[in-house]
Amino acid sequence: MSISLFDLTGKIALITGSTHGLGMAMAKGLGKAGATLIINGNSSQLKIDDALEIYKAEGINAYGYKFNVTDESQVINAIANIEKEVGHIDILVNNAGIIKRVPLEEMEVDDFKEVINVDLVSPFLVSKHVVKGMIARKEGKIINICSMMSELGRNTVGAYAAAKGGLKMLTQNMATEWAKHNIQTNGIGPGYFATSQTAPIRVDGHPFNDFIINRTPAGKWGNPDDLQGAAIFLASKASNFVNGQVVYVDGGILATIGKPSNED
Ligand code: GCO
Repeated sequence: MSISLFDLTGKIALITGSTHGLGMAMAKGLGKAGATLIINGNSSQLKIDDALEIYKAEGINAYGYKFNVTDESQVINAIANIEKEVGHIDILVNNAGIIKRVPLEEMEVDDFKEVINVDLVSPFLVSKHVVKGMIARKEGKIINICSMMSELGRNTVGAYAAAKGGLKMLTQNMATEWAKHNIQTNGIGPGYFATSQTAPIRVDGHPFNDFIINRTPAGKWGNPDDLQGAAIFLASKASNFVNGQVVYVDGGILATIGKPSNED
């Protein structure tokens, strides 16, 4: 029987920031495709334990590791423990991220630096230490979670856009440097999804909520599970000759200039 191009059986996937939200949704997709999951968070062991219960309730084999993706010593220790206790990491999804919505002229420099550190420096930091094993084994998949802000600006998210724009180019450079080792590095660019991160701008009647519904050709906020297909594709051998690409899962936002709010 031929193994599906999208089968992840026998693979181990580390997804940073996967105790909730888009990270959990993508992780579930990889788990349902057969991968063993390494779940990560930094807020509390309780959150990780609660998340593990959710994964296990769906029949997904998952382990939890609490570490701060901005702390290089914690990253190094965590990767060593994962590789000793579970096995080598075949798939890395750099998903952990933060956002601070502040007009640039009002933003504190430290807040700007924190967003850059979590959203751009950490994917570099974690990838740098995971890729060593991938290079040794001549095989690996790295998926960086980008954003609409990898392509477009928006009021009050300047630090986030700078980070996510940089992450798109970092993805292209990782692909450039590591493809020769049979490591495929790509990105996923989510559009606007219904998560805790967007909850503040999604409440009924919030002008941004109406704006996104109108700006998205599909006419709705994305469901986090809509990201699972792109994650499985970029984590599987189906994408073995795909490198440096960002797959936008955005309901068509980047395809259009938009339309007047009174037009269907
Ligand atoms: C915002 C949103 C976006 C989305 C996502 C879009 O404030 O504009 O939070 O940043 O979360 O990144 O791709």
